[in-house]
Amino acid sequence: MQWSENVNIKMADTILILGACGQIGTELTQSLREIHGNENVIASDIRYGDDEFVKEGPFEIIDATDREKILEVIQKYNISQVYLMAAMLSATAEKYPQKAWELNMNSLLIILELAREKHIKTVYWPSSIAVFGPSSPKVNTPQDTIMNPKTVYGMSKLAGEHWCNYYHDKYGVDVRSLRYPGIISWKTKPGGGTTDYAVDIYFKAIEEGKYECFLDENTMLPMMYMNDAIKATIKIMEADSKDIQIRTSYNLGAISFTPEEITNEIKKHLPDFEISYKPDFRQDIANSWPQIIDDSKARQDWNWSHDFDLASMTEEMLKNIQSKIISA
Ligand code: AKB
Repeated sequence: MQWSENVNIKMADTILILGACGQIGTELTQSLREIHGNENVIASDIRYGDDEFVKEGPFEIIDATDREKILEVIQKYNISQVYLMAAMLSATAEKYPQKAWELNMNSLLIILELAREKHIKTVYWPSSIAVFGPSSPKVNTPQDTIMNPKTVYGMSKLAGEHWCNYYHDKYGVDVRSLRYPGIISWKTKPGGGTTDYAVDIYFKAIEEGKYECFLDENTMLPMMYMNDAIKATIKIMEADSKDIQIRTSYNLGAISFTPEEITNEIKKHLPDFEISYKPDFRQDIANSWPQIIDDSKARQDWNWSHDFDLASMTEEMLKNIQSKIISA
């Protein structure tokens, strides 16, 4: 090939997703493959997930705390972007605090170091509303406020945010992050979170017509439909670096509701649906979190907006779960 032919070739991003078989990782992988092409998005997880998904493009078994293996894969595929989606969520992390800290922190520090050493250009790392604590304002929780998280998961996310900011300020690492609320999806179920009830409730409504909720009826939490979460993630990664003013992590909001409100919405479609409440240890976690997030910085800096409210999300969830069950 002549040099002149070469100059017009724009180098495509080659992407590695760690934790690709998880709730967000699965759908993120699919969306990124649609944008960048299957062969340019390398899915990885500690074990194989769904067979179809694995066959759609390159897949590698990677433990997100294994620096050597990650570097080997980065070099094998000439990776430029890493999405680090592997993490232990709030409820499981309370059962295994040391393990949670090790996984959540070590995996991040490995990726930040690899970026500092210029093996990667851009890093995406998810934070969470769990960075806030009982002394944070509950309504319209600001971007910058008292944090004091009470959970190991929240502590790891808050510490991680500061590591991201440090690597950006000190070494110029291009790392971007969002504080996800509870994410609602039907393709892959979440595991080990406090907001998971808002996914389980839809499945149980269709499969059994009833649900026993582990939070009480008035517990309001910030939530988001998966399509919006994927949209936000891709949008922040595609934004101009100069527009990313916050290098800890952006507050990200969409909707907030209580178990009672989601039940009433489900009942509009399934009038016989029954709910009962049996709060467990996750109630304390939920009580320490915000109810409504102020995400105006994300809306200003890189034009974030959400599409789904409780009614449209409920319609989508019930429709998709029903067809998933029929085609299974
Ligand atoms: C959890 O419940 O732990 C997560 C989160 C809010 O980060 N869904």
